[in-house]
Amino acid sequence: MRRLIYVLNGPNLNLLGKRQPQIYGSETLQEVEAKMCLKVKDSELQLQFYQSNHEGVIIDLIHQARDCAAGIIINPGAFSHTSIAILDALNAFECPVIEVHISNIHKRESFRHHSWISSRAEGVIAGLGTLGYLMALDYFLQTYSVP
Ligand code: CA2
Repeated sequence: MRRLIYVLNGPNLNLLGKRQPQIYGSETLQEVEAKMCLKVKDSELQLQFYQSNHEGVIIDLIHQARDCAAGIIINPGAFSHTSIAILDALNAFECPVIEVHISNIHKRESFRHHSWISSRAEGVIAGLGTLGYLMALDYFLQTYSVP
């Protein structure tokens, strides 16, 4: 049985590749999804990929993941800096969580320096562009590799 990894993307990430390429690069979220799916094609992992602009929808997806997922890769977008509700939902999820940021939030405005999600994450990847999503997948490929 392949293990399911949820990939959750927060607000405005549907605009990836369409605006502000100097900060977020030129790849679209669909292209990121395609690369991730290709990477897990012959592996023990299977992906469910989501994007929502709504905090409650992201929380519902995390609750849903409790029943079926072996891990979460999350880019909470701006909710990283505001949402204790997403942190609470992740705290009720029992498998590993990796937080990804495309930009280096520590090099940007001070309001982006703190993420409520990071205290729950096994690891945080920031500033490596969309490569960060693939690196997060490497974590799960290694964690769940069959010897
Ligand atoms: O660097 C990241 O991945 C962020 O999570 C992206 C969020 C931002 O609020 C966080 O501080 C850091 C913003 C996502 C908005 O994405 C856009 C992409 C293209 C054009 C406009 C917005």
